[in-house]
Amino acid sequence: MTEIQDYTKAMEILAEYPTRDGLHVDSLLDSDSHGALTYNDFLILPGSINFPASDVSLDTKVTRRFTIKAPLLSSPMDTVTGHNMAIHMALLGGLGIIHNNCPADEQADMVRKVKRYENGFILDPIVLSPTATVEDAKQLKVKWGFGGFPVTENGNLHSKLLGIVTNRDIQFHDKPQDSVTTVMSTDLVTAPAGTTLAEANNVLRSSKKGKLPIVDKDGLLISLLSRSDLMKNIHYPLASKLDSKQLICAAAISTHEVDKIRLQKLVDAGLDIVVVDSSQGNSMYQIAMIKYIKQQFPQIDVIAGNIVTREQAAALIAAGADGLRIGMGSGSACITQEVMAVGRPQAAAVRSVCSFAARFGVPCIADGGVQNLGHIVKGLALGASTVMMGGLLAGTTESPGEYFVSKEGQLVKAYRGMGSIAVMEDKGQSKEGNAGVSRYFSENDKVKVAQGVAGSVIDRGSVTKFLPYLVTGIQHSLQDIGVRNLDSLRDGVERGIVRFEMRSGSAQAEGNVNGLHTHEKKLYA
Ligand code: CPR
Repeated sequence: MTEIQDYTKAMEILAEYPTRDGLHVDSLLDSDSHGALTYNDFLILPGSINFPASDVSLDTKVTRRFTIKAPLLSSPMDTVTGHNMAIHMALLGGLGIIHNNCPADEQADMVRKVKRYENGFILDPIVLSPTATVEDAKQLKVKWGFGGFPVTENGNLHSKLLGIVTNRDIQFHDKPQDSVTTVMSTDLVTAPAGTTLAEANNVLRSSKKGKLPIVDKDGLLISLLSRSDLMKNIHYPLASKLDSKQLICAAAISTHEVDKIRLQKLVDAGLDIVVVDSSQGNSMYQIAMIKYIKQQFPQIDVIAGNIVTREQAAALIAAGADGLRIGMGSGSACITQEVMAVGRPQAAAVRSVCSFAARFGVPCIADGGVQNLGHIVKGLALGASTVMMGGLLAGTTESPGEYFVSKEGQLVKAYRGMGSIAVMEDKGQSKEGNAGVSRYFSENDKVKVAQGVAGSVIDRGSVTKFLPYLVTGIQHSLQDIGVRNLDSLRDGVERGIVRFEMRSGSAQAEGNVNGLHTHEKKLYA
């Protein structure tokens, strides 16, 4: 039989039994009959596979005007998204929202780094000062796993380049307290500012050196190229770029008057998308801020939030929001629902807001509560255009902060909720006028009421491995569901072709590893 005959026959058989397996999304999320659900409470039923997973496109809108190729965002939290995460999220097809728990100038600097990023150039290399010792260089090599550190007059970038300390210079040097200047190589091959990646590649090839410093006309160090990076032939086909070839850059602000000054600095640095960051987005402060931004900076798209109901959505859409961020109390470091008694289970919130916002063409972000790949697919199936993660990305190499060893002997990184006492107190200490985060309406109170905790998360390696895993995993999941792209997924859900089913506690247990004496949960290779 041909494929068409097979299909027709199957349809004839089904026609005799018109009840369909599974539920329409609206029946699934009918909270009147079974309360509000979240991601773990349901599954998506499989459809039919007639295309390879690699054919699945994940192109999606992040705001009205910006489209990206992977529906993945990193959260504006100070333990998740600085410039390095923002650069790598964009290179890999997603988007990182730069946090604002820092002085405005620092945040603007991060925006500048993203906008000026050129694939392959290291913009914040480890730099030594002439007072550093051979022992210091050896320790840095152990810490970072690479060697070849430039030495400049004052130990910083944008200072006169004096030499480079390579592995060979320090390897057998037996006087650890000697200054690095006694061993560093000074016969340097450098390239001038403005050198393209291809030109730099040629210089590195013919010089046979491991590092190529880029210097300006006064000999000040601007950036660095590493042979090992070039050898990796870094190529990012999914990169979130504009026609100008610059990476798309997004950053968060709060809703205070001083944030207008901050925003001006971010826009001057090249910002494309601003996220107005608040735990309860439907406030007169946020509405006024959205209107101000739309009027003052029409070229910038505004993501508003956070919200969990259509009534909140209506207010922000009316104010001019170009995107909505959904989630209240679902974050992994969050205790909002416990202490405020306010919030909404994430699946219910995502479906309710997305189905409403779709009528106005406003894309939505499902923010928080993503513990695994399946949760991402569920967020997308419920109508979100993108999914935002905090805890899942905080343990990667690209997040701010350094790894440390936990009491249990595991390699971890700090992760803290933006309404935790730790963050609110940090903010209190920052210079006046610079205070960044003001997300919870409690930061300036005498008594600070925490809505989150500070803790740590396990090392996850680099996002350059983790994001491709997520992307490929989502493609396979959509293949199982039987849809080739995110539009078809949403359409299939709306029309009741993609079906859902609730699962009991024991069904959830069955769906996870069970009955094994031991096992290792390795997620990708
Ligand atoms: P996870 O990905 O870690 O589950 O959630 C990240 C999201 O949690 C953030 O994008 C933000 O919306 C939310 N969030 C961050 N800090 C929070 C505190 Cl202290 N309380 C409530 N929600 C928080």
